[in-house]
Amino acid sequence: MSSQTAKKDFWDPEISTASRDRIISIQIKNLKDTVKYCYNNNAIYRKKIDDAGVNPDKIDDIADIGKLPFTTKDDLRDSYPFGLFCTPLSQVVRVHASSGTTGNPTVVGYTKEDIDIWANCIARVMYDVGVRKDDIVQISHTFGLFTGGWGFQIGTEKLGALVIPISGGNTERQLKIMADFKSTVLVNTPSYTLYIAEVAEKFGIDFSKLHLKLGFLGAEPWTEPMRVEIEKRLHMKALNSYGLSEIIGPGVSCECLEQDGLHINEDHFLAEIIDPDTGKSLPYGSKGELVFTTLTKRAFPAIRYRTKDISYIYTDKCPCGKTLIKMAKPMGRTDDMLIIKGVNVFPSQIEEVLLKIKDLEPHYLIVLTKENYMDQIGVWVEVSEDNFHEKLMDLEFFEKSIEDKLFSAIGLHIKVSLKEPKTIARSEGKAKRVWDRRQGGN
Ligand code: DLL
Repeated sequence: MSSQTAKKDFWDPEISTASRDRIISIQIKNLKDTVKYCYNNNAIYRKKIDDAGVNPDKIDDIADIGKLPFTTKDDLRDSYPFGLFCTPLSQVVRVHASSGTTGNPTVVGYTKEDIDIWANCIARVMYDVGVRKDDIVQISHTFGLFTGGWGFQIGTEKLGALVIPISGGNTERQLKIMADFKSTVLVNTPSYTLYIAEVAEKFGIDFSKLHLKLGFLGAEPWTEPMRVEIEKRLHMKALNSYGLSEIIGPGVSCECLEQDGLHINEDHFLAEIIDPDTGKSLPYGSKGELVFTTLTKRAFPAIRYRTKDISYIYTDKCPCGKTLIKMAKPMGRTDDMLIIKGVNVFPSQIEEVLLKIKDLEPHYLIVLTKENYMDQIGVWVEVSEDNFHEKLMDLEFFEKSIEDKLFSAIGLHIKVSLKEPKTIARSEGKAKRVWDRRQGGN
């Protein structure tokens, strides 16, 4: 793996170094196809397009995208599980899912061809920064309904490098495998990467003697100081990888070795920036909400999917030689979604579980902290007055039973601390449900 090679050698050179005109002509053609395809193959999309008064045969220009209706997480939730799929299930070979705002998760599907597109998107971002067949890629994202593990698995296989699908957790084992198998590439969340570094230091493991060169880190927000720390401690270059299940998973965009903006795989995903309040398109360069339209997917194509991620699109050329445009790393969200250990959590999901439990008051506070570089989530909740003394006798048991309910609903361990009635501060205006104490934590 060498940065010199990476600068000259691209996986899909005719796309990665294409002129703007060529990219736009690919996008227009595929946008037209996608809109017609959605209209003809899905009743929900057809109704949305009709309601917006758009004739699917009259999409002639990229600017016409502004006429099309948005798709949101709520649309997926309301059509749970497969209502937005555009192929019969017999053609769908894989599903993934992530959490919805409340209740149902959002389910996404892939045909064989979609899987191949996904693998190619990931192979492209990896190859273009120098990953080659002789690399050994340790994937520490979880494998399951989350897209992180599987996306990188198929992408790395497509590239032809060796994959270690170790999944998340069991940090000592991560380190043993990393050392024994001589992993050269780490695919992970940034927070778990820092935790791995910390455990390594405890065991006296020196990363300069291991073989890691490159990390593809994403699935959650992270900062430049975190990058500096990761690169220093793990002796590797850390690149930001971004994606979301509704669009394809990881592989939507990724940094090059310049580490300044994430190149979007624009032949498959058309990016827009909109004003989150008015929904109006903003010019590239302005900060706003990222919206993506998939241009080639078949099982679940997304038209103008509102990511709720705040970013902007670069307008200048990248010195790496790739001409695919870049997005800034997401700098926040327009909603209250939290990402804890790679799991997307909405406060409303926690509330929904708590409010169904007898003997709890509807007064709670979600508390975010940092431990070992990993975000931790807990919830304080008041026990009702009538049963407080009775519940006090068996506090631990009650807390544990609530934690189990939260785990089965959300898939995340949320530490519950029961509080006496009327001890959680009341708000006079909009309730403050989240107390973020992560700043300043290690
Ligand atoms: O997190 C896909 C992914 C897996 C991306 C592995 C990168 C690596 P979801 O679970 O659907 O998909 O969550 C998507 O996570 O809308 C962002 O808010 C956030 N996110 C993902 N990558 C980044 C990143 C995967 N690099 C949501 N920086 C997105 C900041 C990120 N936020």
